[in-house]
Amino acid sequence: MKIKFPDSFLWGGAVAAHQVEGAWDVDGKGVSIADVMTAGGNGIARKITQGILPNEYYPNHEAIDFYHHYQEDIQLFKELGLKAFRTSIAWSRIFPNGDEEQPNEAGLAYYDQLFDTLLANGIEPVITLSHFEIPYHLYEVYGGFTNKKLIDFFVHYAETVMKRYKHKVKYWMTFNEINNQADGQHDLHTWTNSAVLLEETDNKEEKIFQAGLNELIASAKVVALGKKINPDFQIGCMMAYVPVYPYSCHPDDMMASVKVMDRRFFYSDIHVRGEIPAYAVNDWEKKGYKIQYSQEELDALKEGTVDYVGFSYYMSGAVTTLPETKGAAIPDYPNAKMVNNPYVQASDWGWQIDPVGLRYTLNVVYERYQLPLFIVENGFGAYDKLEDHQIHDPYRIAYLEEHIKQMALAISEDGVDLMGYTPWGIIDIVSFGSGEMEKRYGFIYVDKDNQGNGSLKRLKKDSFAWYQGIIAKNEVSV
Ligand code: BGP
Repeated sequence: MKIKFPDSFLWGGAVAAHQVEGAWDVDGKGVSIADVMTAGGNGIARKITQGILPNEYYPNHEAIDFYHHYQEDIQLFKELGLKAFRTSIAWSRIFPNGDEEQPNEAGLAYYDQLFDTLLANGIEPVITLSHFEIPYHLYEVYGGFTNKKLIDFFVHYAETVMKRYKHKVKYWMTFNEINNQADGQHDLHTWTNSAVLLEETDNKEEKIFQAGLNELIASAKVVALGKKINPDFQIGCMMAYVPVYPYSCHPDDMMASVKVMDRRFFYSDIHVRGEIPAYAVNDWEKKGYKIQYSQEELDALKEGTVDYVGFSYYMSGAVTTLPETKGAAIPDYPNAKMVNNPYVQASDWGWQIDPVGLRYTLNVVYERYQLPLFIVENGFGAYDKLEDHQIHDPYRIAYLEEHIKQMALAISEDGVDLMGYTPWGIIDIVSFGSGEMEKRYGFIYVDKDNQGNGSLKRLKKDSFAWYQGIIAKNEVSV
């Protein structure tokens, strides 16, 4: 059966400033928390340090130097036939410390040139305001989003760039994978979101929920402000949806799955419905958490609900309460453990490959919110091999093809309103989880290794022509 995508469907690709740009201290840019993270890899968690690490630890100081290569790269994106290109603005390029009144003109000018080049090549910019980064100064002096002052600093930054680019950028989203700090709850060292820096403190969960709520309030204020700047703006949230299935049909496994998903839906429920869910208020009261919020902030949440739900989808998970199974204990339900799903394969990094899970997620989220959905990350990280100046990546084509088929079924069979698809790592970039180059996602290879060696030469992989064909046909056979 052939399924056609809507003519308006936004076929694109996604990256993030700190994983692609480099030029980390160029043209007045301030230090970002992304610039002071240790590299991870081999299961080592990345951490924020108290200062700048020497370059050898740190390939993403220079990333793939998109800052100086973007014209060349956008020609490749145009050749692919992209309709949209998702990236983020590095907050510390615009406000180096984050608490200044006046912006850094050189930072604003860079993004003017980037957006002009995209638009001149028929590509819509899709812009994330904070993609896992805030100016390091806002962490060092204010403590990140645990401090409500960050709300005003973020609103000032967002207002500055939304006004500057109001005739160039139509699609915005506020915080990348805003829920990941909660997911990181079970392994606090893994995730450093723009909300909190996950240090060794005793009241971690209370801090994480306070920071998350402050981010949600900041996001809502920006949505309301953005609609005043340009009523045509489409401003979304951005969630990491990893559906967690009950491992068995034991009723406790089902309840554990609901509780784990509540930890994710907490964020998008507030982004979409504009109020703090009863299950969260109940949870905080039970735990004695003193989460601070005013009536003015509750009103702001109500006024600043999003236009679409953006999300990343890579994998699914499973949870069980059955005593005989082994897994990482989680706090969401008595005796709950995260376990592998025996019915799916996993990538070299253990990410469970589940294309049907994408169709399931599209159905669940669309039924929950009845808003347009936007898949702004989906991709297959792998060890690609350069052989005779070619990269054969059938595994990446297979992964993406199966996920695109499920998207098509969600649209045609299930009636989901899906506005676009920007697969992650349209070009090889630095892995967030490891800070290294070897976990490659791109349709375009970049000659750079974990130690930062290489010519930065760009090379089309086999998947480049494949994706080009998908976009040109705008349909798939399932
Ligand atoms: C998501 C982030 C992206 C990207 C992606 C892949 O959580 O939003 O920034 O990093 O994960 O993860 P990794 O780079 O660790 O393979």
